[in-house]
Order: sequence, then structure tokens, then C-alpha cells
Amino acid sequence: MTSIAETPEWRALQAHFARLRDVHLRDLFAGDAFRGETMTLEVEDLFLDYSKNRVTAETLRLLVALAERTGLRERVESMFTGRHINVTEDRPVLHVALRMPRAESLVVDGVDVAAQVHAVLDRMSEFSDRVRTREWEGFTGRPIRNVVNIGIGGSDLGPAMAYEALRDYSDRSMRFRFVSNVDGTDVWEATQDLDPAETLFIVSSKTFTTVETLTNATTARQWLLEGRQGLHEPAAVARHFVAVSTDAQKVADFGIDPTNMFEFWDWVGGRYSYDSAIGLSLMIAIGPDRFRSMLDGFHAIDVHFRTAPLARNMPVLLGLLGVWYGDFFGTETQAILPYSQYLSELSSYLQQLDMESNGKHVRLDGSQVEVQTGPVVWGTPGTNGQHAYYQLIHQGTKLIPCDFVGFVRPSHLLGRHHDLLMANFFAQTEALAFGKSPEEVEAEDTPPPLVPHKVMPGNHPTNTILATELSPKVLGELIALYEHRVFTMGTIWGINSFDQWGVELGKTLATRIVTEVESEREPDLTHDSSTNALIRRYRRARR
Ligand code: G6Q
Repeated sequence: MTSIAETPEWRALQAHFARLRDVHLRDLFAGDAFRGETMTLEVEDLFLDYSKNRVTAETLRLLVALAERTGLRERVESMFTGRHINVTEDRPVLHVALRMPRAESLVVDGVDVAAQVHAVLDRMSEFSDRVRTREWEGFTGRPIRNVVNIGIGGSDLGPAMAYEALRDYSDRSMRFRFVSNVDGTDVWEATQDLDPAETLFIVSSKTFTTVETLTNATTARQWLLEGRQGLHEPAAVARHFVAVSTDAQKVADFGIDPTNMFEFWDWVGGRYSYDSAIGLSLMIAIGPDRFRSMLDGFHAIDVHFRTAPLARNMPVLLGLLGVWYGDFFGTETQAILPYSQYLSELSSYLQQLDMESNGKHVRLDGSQVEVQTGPVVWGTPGTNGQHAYYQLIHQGTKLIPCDFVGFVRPSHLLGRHHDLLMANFFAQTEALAFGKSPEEVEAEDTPPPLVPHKVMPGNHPTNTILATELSPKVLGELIALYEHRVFTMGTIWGINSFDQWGVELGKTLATRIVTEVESEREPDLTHDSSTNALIRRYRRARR
């Protein structure tokens, strides 16, 4: 593969960057009175204002040319039509099929995957309704009031984020918890105050081999069968455990009745899976209709991504801006700042989506990537961050592109809260872009020694995503937007956004070390001197 950095499109961007790098947003706005209205895009319930980016119309034209050069259009079609674009695992990448309307079909490798999706959605809906209406009873005839999802990574972060985001739409008479960490504290805290007779565990694991999930599920099963409330018979497991997996045999081996298994498929990547059966806990919380409305939101953005011209394509624009900052300005991180308390888990979710997808150092053909790939993604809900780390974004020495995500309608109409929240939302992007010049600081009669401290350089780029309200449909739109942004960036860099070999080495080493840690006899350690000494110290102290 030709290195992207050697293409004329990349070189044109480099030359353009040399001209634009020191241009201030103040000047870009001064030069175009309509910039704040023209550099915007509305798709479904999402309004994007990208005017506060360090770009001109020419920058965008050059970035779109780069996208065309990398065959973005064709690659999008390859994904949507089920070609095996995940080359290192020889699989199609079809999370977009998870939200296709029932009337459509998509035949991939001889199978109508859309029909498979709807068959599982129907089973999930039926089961969710039975739990929600209390028709599904625990082993002793008590209704289920607690649902605990056990999973990790892609089998945890999505449902946990979406449950939190849509908590306002959830059945408040039930409790929902998410256990992921192999630290026993997680499962202990999640269960210690629950009544086992009223608790349903959903063991979510695509492979059903993940050590954290199986360890937590085993502990949960022991907790269930401890004998409290008359629950000691293994038969109770069938009423209190269901599974979400691709592997029916392993589910059966664990002791869960395969008729209580909800299926998904190899072509759904873990971090792209919460709109599959992995979202079962969410569906029980918010009900099947709202879950389907969320899928409609995803689908609407899928259609936009597939059909809109690149220059008016929201995920493409966001992706190109990400490339512009990371590869030309040399930024290393991307802040995502949601102005909604319900989105408190969004950045953890997007962290995995983006960093596991685009944290790659080689291209599809195995050759080294010669440019910067995925950013470090981070953030917390506004306005908390404003009283903590925003200082560094405003006046530090790093350039940090930020996405501000806010909603026109409040989730709860309480006094002035929402207007205050949104006033802060607007104020921050204004302050970041335009700052405060020395002249402005001096005009406030600031003592001269303090002037440099009070100057705000500005010129910090932001995207503003202003959505209508945080509903299931809008959440689907937002997540699809970020999924396709990641896709766009991965395509520009020519990497595989759908594998994750980097997590394997640590897993393999942990398997080896656990036997050394647990061994009765002093183990013969052959690691490096640091790891050997740490293991010995732990073994000594543990005794
Ligand atoms: C996601 C990753 C990873 C995965 C977990 C859990 O894209 O592949 O986070 O989701 O390792 O895997 P299982 O669902 O197989 O337990």
C-alpha cells in the first residue's frame, strides 16, 4: 500500500496546514460573517456546528479529496454489503445489519442476516416483556426485580452506558447492575444487598471464554445457590441465569439452558454490539418498543453515512476533522464533553469504541502506519469538568480538540437548571475559540503583572453537537455517528478498525502468572527481574 503521507492529497494538506497553522479563529470569524451559520449540518435530530474548527472551506475540500483518495465511499459500501473487511479475522463487519428494518434483507455468505437479527430481537422482546410484566418468575415463584449483567469490554460498556443514558425511560421498580471487573469487589458490591430469589443474571459473552466474565458468573451462581430463600437446587439456575453469546455449547457447559440463550454472531464486534442481544439488560429496562426506537435512530444515521455526499456527511466530517488535528496539528487526545448527567458513561464507552478500533500501528497489509492513528479519548459530563480540568484546555500548552454534546430539551424541567447548563455549554465553546486578548484583559484595569496570567489565548477547536433531547432514538443516532466517525478515520489511515490483537499478550501472560501466584510450591519464575520480584513479594505478603 502506498503510504498515505506520500499521496498528493496529503501533501496538499501539509502545504495548506503551513498557511493555516497560526491563523486564529477570531480572524476566521471576522473574515466571514456567516461562518457560524454555514459551517453547520443537520441530520435527523442532530445539529452539528463545526464552525469553531481551525479550518476553511479549502481545508474541508482538501480533506474530502483525501477521503476520496483512500476509497472511503467504496469501503463504506464494502461494510454495508458484508464483504470481509475485517481481514485479520476474515469476517464481515455488520453492526449496521443489527438495525436494519424488518422489511429489508441482507444476504451475506448465503444467509439473510437481517432475518436472523429480527428473529433474535423478537425473542428478546418476548422475554423482556415477560420479565417486565413479572410473568417470568424466579425459582420460588417470586418476581424478578433485579437484573445483573455480567460481561466485560464490549459486553459491558455499551449496555452500562445506554442504561445510564436512558435511565429516565427505565422501569424504576427494578434495579439494574453491571458487573465486569474480575476484582471480586465488583460482583460482591453488585449482589450483597439483593435478594437472590428476585435476581436475574444475564451472562453476556460473545465467546463465553472470557475469564473475568466466567469467574464472575461462577461466583454469582454460587451466591444464588447458597441456600438463602430455599435456593440450593441447580435447577434454580434455569430461572435466574440467561446468556447472550455466539456459542451455545459453551453456554450449556456452564449450566445455562441453551433455550435461555440469546444469540448474536461473529460479524458483530464486541464494541459494536450493544444494539444486538448484548443489549438485553437495556431492553428489559426500557422495554422493547423503546429499544426498537433506538435501533431506528442508529439506522437513520447508517443511511445518512452510506448515502450523503462526503462533504455533507456528518460522521465523515467529524472523522476528517479528527485526522486534521491528529495528523497535522499533532494533537494526541480528543475530549468528548456531554452536557447531560445521563451521559456519564459515554466517554468510557467511546474510549473503547475509538481506542480499541483505531489504536493500531500497522495497516491492513501489515506495513507500518507512518502517520498518527487514533487519539486518546476522554471526558466527563459538563459542568463538572469546568471546575476541574478545563483550565488546562483553556490555558495549558496542549491543543485539545473537544466535542461538546448537548440537548435542547431537558430530561427534567427543574427551575433554571437546564438554561444554566446550556449557558455554560455555549460559553465554553465561545471562550475556547475566542479567548481573551491582552488588550481586553488590560481594559479591565488588571494590574500589569497579572495580565499574562489572565490572558486566554483561545483558538481551541470545538465541535458543537446540539441534539433535540436524550431519547432512545437520539442515543442511537449519536452512537452511530461516533461509530462511523471511527470507521472514517480508520479508512483514511488504512488500518483494520475491527480487530484487537493488542489485548491478547496481557491475557496470555496473566494465565501463566495466575498459576505461579496460586502454586503451593515456590514457583520457578522466569520473567524479567521486576516481574519476578513483584510476584515473590505478593506471594510472601499474601501468606
Ligand atoms: C471488543 C472487544 C472486547 C470484548 C471483551 C469481551 O470489541 O473484543 O472488549 O468485547 O473482551 O469478550 P466476550 O464478549 O467474548 O466475553
